[in-house]
Amino acid sequence: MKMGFRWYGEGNDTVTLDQIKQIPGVESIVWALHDMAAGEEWPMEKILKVKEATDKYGFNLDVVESVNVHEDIKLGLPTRDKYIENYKKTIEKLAKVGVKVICYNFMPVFDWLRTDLYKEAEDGSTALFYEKAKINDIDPMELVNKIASNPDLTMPGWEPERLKNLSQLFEAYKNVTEEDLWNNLKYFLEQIIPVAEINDIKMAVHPDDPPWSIFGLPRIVKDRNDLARLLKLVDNPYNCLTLCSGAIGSNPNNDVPAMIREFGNRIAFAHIRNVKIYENGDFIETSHRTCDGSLDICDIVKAYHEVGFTGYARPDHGRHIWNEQCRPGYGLYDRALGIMYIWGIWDSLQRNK
Ligand code: DNO
Repeated sequence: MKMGFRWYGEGNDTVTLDQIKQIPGVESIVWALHDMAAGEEWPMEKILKVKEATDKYGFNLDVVESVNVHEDIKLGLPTRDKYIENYKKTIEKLAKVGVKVICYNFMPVFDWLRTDLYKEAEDGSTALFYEKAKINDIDPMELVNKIASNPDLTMPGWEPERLKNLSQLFEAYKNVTEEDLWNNLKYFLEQIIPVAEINDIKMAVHPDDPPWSIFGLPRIVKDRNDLARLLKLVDNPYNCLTLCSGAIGSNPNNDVPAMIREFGNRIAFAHIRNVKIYENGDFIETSHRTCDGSLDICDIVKAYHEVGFTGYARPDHGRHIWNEQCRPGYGLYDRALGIMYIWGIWDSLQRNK
């Protein structure tokens, strides 16, 4: 298992590369050009700038999270072909700096979704929280306006250019069924995977977060059967998964360790984090420790160990602790603690092999 840490780039992250360098065992900076709109071809000069910054610290750039998929591709519009061409060119450029994995998602309109970014816990820490009833009741425009009007509520993964046209987007998806979305994903993968293969880059889809439909939009990467279907759509070792334990695991019917044991050789990237799920379907992100949440992180890491996982992992999100002011979910302290918990389990498994 190779450990990475997500970093949003120079001037765009409260965490510095100096700090990341001091977290034991981090080899990869998980990165992206966050100022590029979905569908645009990434310029080589910008890619090289990130390489220059991270080279100084000896980090590799093996994992990109994410190259976002343009909405027209998900909608299956005729304009998709030009965006797919741009995606291919971006893959070719990323191969030049040694990228091995591209994480992406196929969620319509929204990336991940929470209702509260700073839900306070008893110990005074805050964390990302999802309140089911709130999502059922709120109009999506209201939620977006709330987020847009409060800069503190910026949702990582939400690109402003997509949200600007929210009502048109909802209109466009009105008649798009899950089967349509599957067909559009197949069309995308059939063109992208051969290019990824030639360039030795694995395409690793991130599951829907949360793993159920929101605001009536179709969602297709929600459970074990979806993962199995996705891998078969284009049955090629470069068509892979980002298995995000916290995303797919927030549905208690999803057995994350079983998924790792079943799909291990097609998991290119592991997002490891815990969530506490309540009976009413709400969930909150907790520390990584197994007893703090509903997921068995010990068994999750054990499953990766059993399948001989040699891919990349990151601690995914953390809580906000010790008064850290940071991008929601992406502070230094709790993610660093998470890494040490993961290493603790991993190292003891290695010793007892
Ligand atoms: C949230 C992230 C997601 C993820 C995308 C992948 O913290 O895990 O935003 O990067 O879904 O495209």
